[in-house]
Amino acid sequence: MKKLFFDNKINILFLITSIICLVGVLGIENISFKNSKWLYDTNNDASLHQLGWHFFKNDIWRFPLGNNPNYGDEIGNSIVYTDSIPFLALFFKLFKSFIPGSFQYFSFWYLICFYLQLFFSFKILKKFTNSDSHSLIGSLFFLIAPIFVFRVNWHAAGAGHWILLFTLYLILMKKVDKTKLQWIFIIIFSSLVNYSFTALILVVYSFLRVLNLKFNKQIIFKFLKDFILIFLLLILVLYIVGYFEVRPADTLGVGFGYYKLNLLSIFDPINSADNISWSWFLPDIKLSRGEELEGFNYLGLGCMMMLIFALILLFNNKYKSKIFEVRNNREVKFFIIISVFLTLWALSNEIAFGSYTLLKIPLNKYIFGVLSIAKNTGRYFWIVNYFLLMMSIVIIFKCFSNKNSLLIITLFLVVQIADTSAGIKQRINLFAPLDKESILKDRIWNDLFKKYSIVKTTYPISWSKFFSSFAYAIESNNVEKTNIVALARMNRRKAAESRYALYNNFKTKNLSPDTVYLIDQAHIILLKHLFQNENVGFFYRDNFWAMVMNEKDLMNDNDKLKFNDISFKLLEFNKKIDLNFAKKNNYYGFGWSHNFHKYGIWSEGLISTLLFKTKKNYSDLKLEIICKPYITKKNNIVEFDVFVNEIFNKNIKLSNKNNDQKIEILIDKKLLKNNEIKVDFNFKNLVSPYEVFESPDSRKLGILVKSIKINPI
Ligand SMILES: [Ca+2]
Repeated sequence: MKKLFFDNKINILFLITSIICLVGVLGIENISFKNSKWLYDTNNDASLHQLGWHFFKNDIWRFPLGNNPNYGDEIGNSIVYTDSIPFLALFFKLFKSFIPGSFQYFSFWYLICFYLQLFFSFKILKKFTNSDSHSLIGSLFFLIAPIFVFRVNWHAAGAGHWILLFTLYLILMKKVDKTKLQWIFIIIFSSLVNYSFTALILVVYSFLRVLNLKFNKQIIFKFLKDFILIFLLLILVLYIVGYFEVRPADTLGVGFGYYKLNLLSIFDPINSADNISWSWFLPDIKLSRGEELEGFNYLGLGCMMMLIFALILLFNNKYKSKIFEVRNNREVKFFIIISVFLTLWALSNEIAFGSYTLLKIPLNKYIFGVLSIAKNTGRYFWIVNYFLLMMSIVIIFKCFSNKNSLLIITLFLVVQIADTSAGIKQRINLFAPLDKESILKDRIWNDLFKKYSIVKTTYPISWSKFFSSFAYAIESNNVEKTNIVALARMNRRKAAESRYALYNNFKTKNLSPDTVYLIDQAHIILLKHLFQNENVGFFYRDNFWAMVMNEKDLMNDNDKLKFNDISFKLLEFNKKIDLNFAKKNNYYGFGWSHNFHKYGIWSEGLISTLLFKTKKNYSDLKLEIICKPYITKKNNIVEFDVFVNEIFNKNIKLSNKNNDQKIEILIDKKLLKNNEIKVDFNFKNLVSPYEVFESPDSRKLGILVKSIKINPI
């Protein structure tokens, strides 16, 4: 009874500490469930977690349960890929009729994270030391661990490090054959937070089971049975929460070995992404971009010193008998083996020491593909990082008297706080209220978003450039459907198809009457050309163009002025113009796409349009286009018809994929009106790199246009 009481006292202490941390990080005004504005800070991913949840909550229940089609519209999606902590999303959606419109649960999630971070580290330390004071002081190391605090605000699901500590608790505290249910629980549960935890836990558990395997037929049979059960259960849960709403290939982006650990990561206090130092004392170490981001594993000066101190004790014969128990602990030994594996995995196939590559193992393209699904390998060192910290404290406890060891550990804690406060102080009041400068100012947005239930961009991709400016307005006006989204992963094929369908609708002048279209800058000239004589309102507000059917009367003088100013861009005679997708206000309309930051623009989809005007209309013209066709094993030619100002010009077949080719298009002067030229390419047999297993890229590519030039003839 007394023990229970005492434990409760500790739990209350932890709860108070967690609330203080929460207030410190969020600011007291942001804790309320009703306040979601702080999540729309443009510097982090919180806005996509929140907006994804907002659409999910407002939607009906679907199957799979995690399905979230209104966020993304035709792109389709689920609550998993906005990283909205699926278990909380599913739970709170049950109460949707009771909760307010702008409900958020992320402050609650962070409270859970702070509390359980303390709770589980305390539990493990208590088992080893049986001392409340040591465990209490020890758990503070975990609460302020840079690898944990660094994730708070940056990536909500990634702050769930207590899942790793719970796993560590199962590993170190319990016999693996007695904890099957707990393991199954945490494997399944972790997938409702973030799949990178699941992959890690599954690997750790498999290892433990193999290490504990005694080779007799019955046990091996049981082993297989357990894993088949876990596998089936996991697949079922993944399906229900919506993991399979994107194709496996869509999870591939940056490949395996990019977001990895560097041998120096534990000493590197600065992640170049936010440039905040986690140390007052140690200098930055320049690592590759991926290593800086996901490999971030800075220990802190206090922990580093404590680790070195513990290692000295470990290899000193004088203390051998005192730490005999720890050294011979079967669970500890097993986890050391697993740690070695996890460290190697985290380092990936390219082991680097600072900027030097020590070892590079070449990988087969398919193995590379499979490994890339769990590409954030730097994260797999977190649990090892915690293990080192845990063991350092335990070894010091064992080697000295109660009082002395507590003093030593506290001393290291002071050093740790002194050092890492450099970064921790940046976390205080981190979520500033939404920056006034970044909010849309014009009233028209609220008016339009209230009146029309759908808001779309004319260039649907993930991380639409409208997202950060419009996300809050989309939530606060309760927009029903949007394709202005940011997603961790998306179905690239569906996104490509939604673009083609949209452009086809525009071409046939088929606008949805219930939709506000936010216009990508590259599309405004062509859209004006198509709709200037229709009853379509074009609005230029807050530096964004929008169009809405039947709202021409709503255009103000400035809108009209700006709209009249839009014209085809001048293409000078005899001047070769290189095309680049990053350059806006260029010579293209719909149906073009990037070439991965490289030279040239790819035609994408069945119709691609170039548009420009010439200075003076005095003769027939010749347009020269330098391009390269997309030839694969599935198509040996790229064929298309060329139309100039809607009149058929010629049919072209390209087959040489190795060299740039020149297309010449002769333009009769009779075709020109106001010196404007619109060239449409209608493609016949397009293939995407995905269809021929070249890459997950699902864009239907035709030709890569590198430059254009026009001459009078
Ligand atoms: Ca660095």
